[in-house]
Amino acid sequence: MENGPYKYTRDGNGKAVRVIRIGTRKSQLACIQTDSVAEKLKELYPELQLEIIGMTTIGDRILDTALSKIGEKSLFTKELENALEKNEVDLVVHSLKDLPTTLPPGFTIGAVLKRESPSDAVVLHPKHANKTLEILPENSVIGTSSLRRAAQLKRRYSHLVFKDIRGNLNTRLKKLDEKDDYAAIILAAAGLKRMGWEHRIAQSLAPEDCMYAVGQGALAVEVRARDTDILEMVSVLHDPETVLRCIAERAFLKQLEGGCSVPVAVHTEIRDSQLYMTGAVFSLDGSDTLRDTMQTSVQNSAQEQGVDLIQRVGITATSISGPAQTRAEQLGVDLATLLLSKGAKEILTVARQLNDAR
Ligand code: DPM
Repeated sequence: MENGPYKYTRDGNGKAVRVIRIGTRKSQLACIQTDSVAEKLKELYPELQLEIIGMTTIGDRILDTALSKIGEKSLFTKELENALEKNEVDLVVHSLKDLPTTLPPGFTIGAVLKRESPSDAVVLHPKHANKTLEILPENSVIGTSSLRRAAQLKRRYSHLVFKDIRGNLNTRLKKLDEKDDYAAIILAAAGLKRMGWEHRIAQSLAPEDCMYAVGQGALAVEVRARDTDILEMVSVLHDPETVLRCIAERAFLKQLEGGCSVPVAVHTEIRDSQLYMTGAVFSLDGSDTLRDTMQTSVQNSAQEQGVDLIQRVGITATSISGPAQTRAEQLGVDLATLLLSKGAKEILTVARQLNDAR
């Protein structure tokens, strides 16, 4: 039992127990996210020996370039995956929206946790307290390096100017508050809540203002695909509704061949066992938009139950109805196919070229 690549310790009776090592980026948000998953595991498996190991990724080191300009797909994940590969850690916690729709071979997302608010939020410079985007003065500068956010908001609020802003959440808040460069910045509400900065949310953006990114607001646990013990252990963390929504969203993005550097946005909802999905693509200034809505049943009938080991858009969810997952995935593919038939590819290609030339 003590053989093999894993780390062991001895319990009170001298019995060998496996230590579960969790890898994380060292930013405050990443640590908070990792701690929350570790806590849940500890609640579910009180006897578990957990160890958290912090790492620095390329995305953390390159702080002066917009994410969409770096071009590396696995900015925040590569070093962590290397550590997984070498059995230095057993699981890694990520924001799902930072994970590519196709993972490198050998890895899988073993858990997608219950999604928090997926929406984007406006954080105002203190001097603009109580304003909204709509009533900010002409030419106010809004900080975001998300092409998705900028495209949607430029169209809707043509009196505003959009500029890149990078760095982790702490850095961005500092850049906003301590200088006069930005009137407001746009951030994911989920990240702000996890950091305990909910009070800084001046405005939560509705879908008409700004649809969210694929996977936004959900945490994911990445593991070695062959490590069935760990896979089984983390699978209890899955939130079925979040999983089905995120499979549809990721399938949509994958079919569009989009990454984190294209203006693609979604909105999903499950009501009465129907999964509704709106997906959209935008030109960089938002003037060209394609948007459509489709739905599918994610009813989980008894005869459909059974263990399902297939990976869908990187996610392994053995405890959730396989046919429901397949329909969710198909919904994303179908919606993307519909938008592609209306010219989505051309819009995204131009957006990519213009962004590369910036
Ligand atoms: C990705 C994007 C951003 C992050 C692009 C997008 C925002 C980049 C920016 C793919 N990853 O959303 O259109 O604003 O310059 C990121 C955040 C979180 C995960 C921070 C944020 C926390 C929320 C979550 C960065 N990744 O979006 O404010 O768990 O979804």
